[in-house]
Amino acid sequence: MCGIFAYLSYSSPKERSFVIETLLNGLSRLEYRGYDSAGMAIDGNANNETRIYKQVGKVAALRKLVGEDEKDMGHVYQSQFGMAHTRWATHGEPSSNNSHPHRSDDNNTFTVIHNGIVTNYKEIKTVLENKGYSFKTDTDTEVVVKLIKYVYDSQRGAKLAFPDLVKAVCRELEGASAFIFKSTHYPNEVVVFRRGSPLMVGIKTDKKLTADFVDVEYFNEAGVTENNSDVPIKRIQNQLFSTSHSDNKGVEYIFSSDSSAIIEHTRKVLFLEENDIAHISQNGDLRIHRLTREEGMSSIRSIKTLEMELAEIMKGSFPHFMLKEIYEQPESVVNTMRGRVDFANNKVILGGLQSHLSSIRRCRRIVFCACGTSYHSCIATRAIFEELTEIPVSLELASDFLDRKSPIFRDDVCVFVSQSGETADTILAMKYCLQRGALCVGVTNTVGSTISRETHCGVHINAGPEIGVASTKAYTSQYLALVMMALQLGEDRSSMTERRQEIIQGLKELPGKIKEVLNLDDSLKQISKDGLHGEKSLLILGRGYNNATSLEGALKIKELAYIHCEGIPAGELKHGPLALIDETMPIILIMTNDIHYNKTRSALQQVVARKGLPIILCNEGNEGLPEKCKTIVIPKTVDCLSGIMAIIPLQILSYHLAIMNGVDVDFPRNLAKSVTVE
Ligand code: UD2
Ligand code: GLU
Ligand code: MG
Repeated sequence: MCGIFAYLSYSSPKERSFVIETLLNGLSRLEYRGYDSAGMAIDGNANNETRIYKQVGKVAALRKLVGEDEKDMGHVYQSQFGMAHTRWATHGEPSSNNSHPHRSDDNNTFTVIHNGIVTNYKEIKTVLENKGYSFKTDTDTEVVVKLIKYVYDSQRGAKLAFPDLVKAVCRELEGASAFIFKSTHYPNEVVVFRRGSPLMVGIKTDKKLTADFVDVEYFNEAGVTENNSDVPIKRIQNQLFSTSHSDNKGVEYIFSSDSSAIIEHTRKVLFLEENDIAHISQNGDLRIHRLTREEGMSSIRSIKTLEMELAEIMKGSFPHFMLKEIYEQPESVVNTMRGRVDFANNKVILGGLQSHLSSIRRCRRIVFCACGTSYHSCIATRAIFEELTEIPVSLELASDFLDRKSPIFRDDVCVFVSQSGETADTILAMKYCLQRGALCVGVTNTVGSTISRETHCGVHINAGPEIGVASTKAYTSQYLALVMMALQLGEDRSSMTERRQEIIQGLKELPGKIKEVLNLDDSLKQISKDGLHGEKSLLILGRGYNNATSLEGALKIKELAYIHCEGIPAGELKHGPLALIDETMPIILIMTNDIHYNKTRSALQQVVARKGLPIILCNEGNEGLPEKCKTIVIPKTVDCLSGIMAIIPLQILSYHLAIMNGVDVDFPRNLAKSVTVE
């Protein structure tokens, strides 16, 4: 995942600084999509020159580089094009050399930015190497820009139109990608292509639009675009603007991976379909071509007016951020694991911990310190940490830890977990531990946050921005990141090899299984309606790996549905809470099929004996459950990962209960997304 942004002003005079600012601003909107490095290409001063700037790190680093190096900031250009990219490396380490834009040669004859992966790049590379091409980067993208030069150079006398050239190249590529192409052979023209990665075009103009759609131009049997051939085959409506000479107003085009970066410029947007090629021709027209001709495909692309506000765009088709984020979990867990788990060799490598592994392994104990949901992710993973590392782990609520002024020593490792990385209590606890010389490790979702910066090392969970106040995808990703950390720390223990393999293989199946859980949405809505809505109080019981799930589920229901809800470790039932149970007390019992199953069963018996009728969250094939009990059946996974699966139905339940109670789920009363007060 990365961000693509490009801007063309056609006959619309703009200062160079304006274009650069537009590009940088567009990139920062897209930065959430990937941020290991960034780059841009802009038109130069001299005829047909292209300038390229690239920098490792976030967009701010690129901004600094361009600010220092670009000499023509005040210069006004009649027409101007620039394209920009924030990269999330798939092929080749993040380095300025591997950053985009990539170029065909030292003259920047062709330049390209790319989002996605070219899966057959090795084959193409071999062919090109045999033709004498050499490669300067480790990316798959460079293959594409060299290939286009090769195709261009090998035309005998003919000169393909730019979109036809791109077509010839893209036909050879496999994998999901989006591209923007520019060439000094085709001044003022831009060609973009999408297949599998998003790309859209914003149109900004004071000109009169003659249509609110653009016709798709198909190519004929010979593979040549119909109205580019010698004989005009049919006249199609490809002129978006009236061409009357009195109308000499300019037009600006914005290309972007998503509309969040377009909306501040224009609300007129054309969404490209799979295999569409968009072309801005020399006279500033937008034309749409196809890589393939498919039956039943619309022959026009309409220009939509986005009525949405930025927040709504980012919400996509979901009514609330929280629901969107719940549904993002199959994807967000992949992003947490991305580039870090080697499923073939059963290995986990967290780049951020690599150089601190031996000091962490030498420590006397690990102290987890967090608040709220993040604290629950620590509870959830404590057992697997202790099992895989054999290091004792203690848990601290940051506020209580500070109140106690608990002793901390140089040979302690303290792990601070916070979605925002700005949680005040957790930051204070971190400062306290830093002062006492402990090794401080952060686990956060926010690159550049205080905890990320001030800890000695750590892990970014890469769940993507979480906007709903009630944490959902950040919880599952924190949980996952902590399991991965335990796997990496424990990798020196050969007696645990099989256990680690089992868990890593379990990680692989996680996204698919989470999708299965999301399919329960309708039945969960029904359960909320029939079984839980209108209740004043609710108990959630869980044990072992799902003790934390009961606490986190209860927190979700409290904060969203404003229903009193308590998560109770099932083993504690007989020590008091049992007194609450009768036929009127609503209960959810988490009873996944792991080594604690029989013990949880006895909790069930204790409840049923008091006429309680719990809703049972269980795996398939659990026999002998009381027939009258409603069940929520989730797929079975490795024991220590079951809490990732089991929390999702509770997130969904709390969402539906909140809606039924009329709560604004994204902004529950009295709460803030990042708690920056003590
Ligand atoms: C890094 C890049 C990622 C990608 C990848 C390719 C960043 C932020 N991450 O991911 O974009 O290029 O390499 O291999 O550029 N850290 C803390 N405290 C925290 C969290 C992190 O000190 O709470 C440190 C961590 O020790 C490391 C750096 O921040 O030095 C980046 O951490 P990461 O988890 O993003 O690292 P990695 O290798 O997965
Ligand atoms: N595969 C390309 C690269 O590794 C693009 C990755 C991206 O989408 O950022 O450079
Ligand atoms: Mg740091």
